[in-house]
Amino acid sequence: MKRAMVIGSVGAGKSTLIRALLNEERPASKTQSLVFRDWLIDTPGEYCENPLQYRFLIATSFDTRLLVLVQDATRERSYFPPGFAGGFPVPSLGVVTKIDSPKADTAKAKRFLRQAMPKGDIFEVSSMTLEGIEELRERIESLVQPKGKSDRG
Ligand SMILES: Nc1nc2c(ncn2[C@@H]2O[C@H](COP(=O)(O)OP(=O)(O)O)[C@@H](O)[C@H]2O)c(=O)[nH]1
Ligand SMILES: [Mg+2]
Repeated sequence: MKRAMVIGSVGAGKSTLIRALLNEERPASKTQSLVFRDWLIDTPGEYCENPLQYRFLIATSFDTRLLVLVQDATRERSYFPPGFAGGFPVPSLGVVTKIDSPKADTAKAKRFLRQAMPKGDIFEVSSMTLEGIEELRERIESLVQPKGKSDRG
């Protein structure tokens, strides 16, 4: 499947980010289950916070092309264990959200992501001001749907 799966803790900004990437305006409501949205898969933050639920994320990732790890720039901690991305069968990309917030510590958020994913680029975005969103969308699309391969599914 040509999809990217978006993971991160409860409230990290996953659903709002997905709306921004899909050019939607309605505010995000609580994500209770896996939600397939076109080329993105939204996941409940609980799946990332409880190791007993990692298996749901890993199983779902086999049908995807890319793992997107979301870290909230306003958080004092990360829920991703060290090297977490290495447990998935697909490449990963990091996203720091809420960089518009006065409480944001983007450098710290990037360090958290780097611990979880030794490889892969890290993007800094705000789903409110839309800073960085266009660039991130282009990158995800290019990784999920490489040029020259136009088949859908
Ligand atoms: N300031 C700011 N707040 C954000 C941003 N993205 C999400 N939020 C807020 O963070 C909260 C959690 O967002 P949500 O997308 O539901 O998180 P999820 O649990 O990861 O899906 C909501 O109140 C959002 O309005 C952002 O880029 N900037
Ligand atoms: Mg959500």
